[in-house]
Amino acid sequence: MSSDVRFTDFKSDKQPTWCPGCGDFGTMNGMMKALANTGNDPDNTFVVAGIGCSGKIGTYMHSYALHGVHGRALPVGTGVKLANPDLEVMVAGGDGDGYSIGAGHFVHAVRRNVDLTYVVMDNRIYGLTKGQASPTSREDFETSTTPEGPQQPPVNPLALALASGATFIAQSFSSDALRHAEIIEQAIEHDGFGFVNVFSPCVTFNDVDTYDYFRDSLVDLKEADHDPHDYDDAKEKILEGDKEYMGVLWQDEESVPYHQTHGVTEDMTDIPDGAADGSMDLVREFY
Ligand SMILES: Cc1ncc(C[n+]2csc(CCOP(=O)(O)OP(=O)(O)O)c2C)c(N)n1
Ligand code: SF4
Ligand SMILES: [Mg+2]
Repeated sequence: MSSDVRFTDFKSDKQPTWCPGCGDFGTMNGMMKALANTGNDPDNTFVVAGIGCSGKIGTYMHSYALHGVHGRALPVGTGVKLANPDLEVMVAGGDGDGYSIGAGHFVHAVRRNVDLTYVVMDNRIYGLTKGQASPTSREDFETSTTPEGPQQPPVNPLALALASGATFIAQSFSSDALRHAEIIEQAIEHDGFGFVNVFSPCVTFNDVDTYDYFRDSLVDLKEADHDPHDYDDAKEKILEGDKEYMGVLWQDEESVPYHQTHGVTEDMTDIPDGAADGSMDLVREFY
């Protein structure tokens, strides 16, 4: 690791194909800033991405990377971290990837408390497949697959994490650049599974969960003087469900990451130093 790494060092030479204004730009920039601010560099960083617009992030970041199968980014990230605990592992994907097809993996990754950062770009829609309802879509949100809305209450991902025994639960907004980078930084520094649900608006297919909506409704826990180590308060805020909070809701100070209690006993890595430059080529060869 070197101390003079800048966040732009985490940018790859690939031009993002996200729609202009997509929230994923801000989510990714914050991740790159947080990685640089926490003393990481591309050679010790591994991004595992899901499938979706959000899943393209591994291509746009300069680091080791693997574009996984839909809903399966977390088990891959778990394997990467346990094979080489020295790597900074970032797992990133969408609300569909993480809370629908990948919901089972989410619960088990949370309870294992593997020391990685999980960033969910929650736009409350399936973006890549052109606008179907997702598990976090509002009950009355009309889409091509739900002309009268899903008519089911949305999944509360923070509550799901809490019930699964999470040691770090945060929520962020891709458009609040400073706070977003700060929150991701806290997740990276957490000793265990750092979960951040990021409101990352889809400007093409979601006309209700917009930048304006989040700007008007978000309550910043930093300004509200919330103590993230107060479990009961975190639980109350998470379960009340009628406010959109931004910040760290819950952090267990006693958290011990999985690899420290059940870690690998022999070196399983075979990654040459400085290979990050060609990592996507390696991945492509693999497929
Ligand atoms: C096993 C499997 N099922 C379905 C799909 C089709 N598919 C691709 S992306 C996606 C949903 C993406 O939504 P989300 O995870 O919210 O990501 P976003 O595009 O909104 O960032 C689906 C259903 C797939 N690629 N693989
Ligand atoms: S469809 Fe939505 S989520 Fe996908 S790139 Fe465009 S704005 Fe972003
Ligand atoms: Mg989505």
